Amino acid sequence: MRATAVAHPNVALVKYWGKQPERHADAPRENNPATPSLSIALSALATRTVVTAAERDELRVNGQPATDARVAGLVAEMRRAWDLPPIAVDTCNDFPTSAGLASSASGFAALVTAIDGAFTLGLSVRERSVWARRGSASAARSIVGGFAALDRTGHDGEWSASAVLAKEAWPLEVVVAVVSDAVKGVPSNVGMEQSRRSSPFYRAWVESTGDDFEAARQAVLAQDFDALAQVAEHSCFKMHALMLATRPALVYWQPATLACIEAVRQLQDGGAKVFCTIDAGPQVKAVCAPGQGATVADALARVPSVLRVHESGIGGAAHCLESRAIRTASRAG
Ligand code: 2P0
Repeated sequence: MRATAVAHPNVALVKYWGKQPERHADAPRENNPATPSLSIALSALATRTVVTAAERDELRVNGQPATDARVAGLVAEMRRAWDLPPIAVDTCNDFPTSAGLASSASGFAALVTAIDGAFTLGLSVRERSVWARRGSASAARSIVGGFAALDRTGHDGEWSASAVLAKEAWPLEVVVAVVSDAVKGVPSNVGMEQSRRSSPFYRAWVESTGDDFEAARQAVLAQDFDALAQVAEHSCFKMHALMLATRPALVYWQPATLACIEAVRQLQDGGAKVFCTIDAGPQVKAVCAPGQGATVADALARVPSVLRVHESGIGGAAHCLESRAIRTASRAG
């Protein structure tokens, strides 16, 4: 039994920062967000994960043996649902890991997709997004790819991801300005819990994000770049205000982050259709109208302290490249 899956990281245009309280301490971890979010996947960056049946559970990340409690926890949860053998997971990112480039999103999306393929679990996209969400909520959006929403849908009220618009419908371009390859100081799951507990802005964040989500969804459906730019920059800066007002303060930016924001402002003043967004790290992502990526990439590459820029299109859904399933895993219990 073996499958190889590929998933792309995604950039949220309406951000997720904060979780619902878990229902019971001994129940499976649901990892439900406190607010809906909306994202675009990045075609230029990818995680590739191979899952094989093995003697015992093993994990390799970028060629090195690793342990990861969240990966182990998700695999254990999947074993409560299916009769899975021990597995070897070999995962590689073609971009910096844990540096604000959403490696956990593409990582958990690729993991769930590879397990589904290796053991022919027959999961739907929605079901895979629910499993990926339990590992890392933003991973639910990488299952879907394109323009994806993560919200509470369906008769069961489950938080899952769904397509808002196919990537082909609106070929936006994204320039990622990398200003640091360092692993970030405070992981997202730790930082967002600190914000929930201590930021005086947390309630306003939760109360207002639903409206931002709906405005962004409508802007994507209408392919209205200016409307999307307004709400996406607002969501980004509101999230960073929430982070800065957390105790202790979560400062993910570096001087070069601000320099990139300023460069995007100058491009906007010159009439370019571009807006910026920043996640839990120092990198700046500039989202551009079709055909504008090269100009924006040139401008950001000239900003002092920018290490390099990646030019990307919108990425597709997580998928299996190949799978060889000898037997179908049966439902556990
Ligand atoms: C997002 N981020 O919406 C936001 C913006 C970072 C800033 O989703 O705890 O790694 O694994 O569910 O998904 C990063 O958080 O957090 C994230 P967990 P995740 O993209």
